[in-house]
Amino acid sequence: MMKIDIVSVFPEYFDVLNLSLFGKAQAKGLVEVRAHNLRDWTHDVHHSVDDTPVGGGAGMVMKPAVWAECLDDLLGLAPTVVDTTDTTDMAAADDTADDAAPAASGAIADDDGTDINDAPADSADRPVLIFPNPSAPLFTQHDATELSHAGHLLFGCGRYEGYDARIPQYYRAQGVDVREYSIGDYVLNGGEVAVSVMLEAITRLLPGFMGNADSIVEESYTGENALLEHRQYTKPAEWRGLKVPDILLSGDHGKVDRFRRDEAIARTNEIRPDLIGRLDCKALDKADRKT
Ligand code: 6GU
Repeated sequence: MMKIDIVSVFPEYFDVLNLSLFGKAQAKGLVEVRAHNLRDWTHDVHHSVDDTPVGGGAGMVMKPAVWAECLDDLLGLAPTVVDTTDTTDMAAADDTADDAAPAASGAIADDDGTDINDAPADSADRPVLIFPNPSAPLFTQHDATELSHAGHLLFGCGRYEGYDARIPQYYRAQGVDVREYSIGDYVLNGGEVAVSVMLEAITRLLPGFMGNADSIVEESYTGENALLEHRQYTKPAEWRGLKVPDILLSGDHGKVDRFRRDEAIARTNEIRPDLIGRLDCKALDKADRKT
């Protein structure tokens, strides 16, 4: 059972999670989702969650104190004061979190280089705290796969102008596995849509979530060989003058596989050359190199 908590000033947004595949997954006991209203952790009459940016500028920034009361509650942590000589430099603060990690009882495994989303290496079912942020590293299928192994995800939806940088910094210093992700190069009004996107990408990978597990294996962006998928056709073989490629009708599985893989490589090269650049050469075979 994956436990999912979402904090937002619009928790009703997540009512849709009771519908469709996600609703079924909840009924089956695969996931348990709870959406919380951040304003429940305010004490003032206006239930205010943001304030003007220090240093000036447009918009509002979410205050650290309200978030901390909420997150301390949901994570079962007591408030503390971070002991650090340098609270201004992000990289330095990250190092502190990695070295000290007092509450670290393990995190889900990660395998690549060093970035702000690198977790401590040891693995256990402690919560992963995730903040959508348009100025963070891109959320990819790799992240979805990794997070699908977590036992508890806690999402904190901020507004688009952002949240006080000390919120993720503080929880990293407490040894919490904190991630910040963008879902693409465009700006949304708040984190709610981004959280829905990440949640869907993560939970559909849970065993038993999808009817057909094969439909996950052969998709774009999965596996070591992240290519865009080949095009798909169904019957009839000719429709309004347009034909299905002959090879697909040949019944020769070897030729069909080769045709589809050639097309996947060609389409990826044309539409997403950045993905070709990131391919693992060892995952290519001799026949691929010719195309
Ligand atoms: Cl994660 N949040 C917001 N507000 N906008 C985004 C985003 C996230 N990713 C892309 N745009």
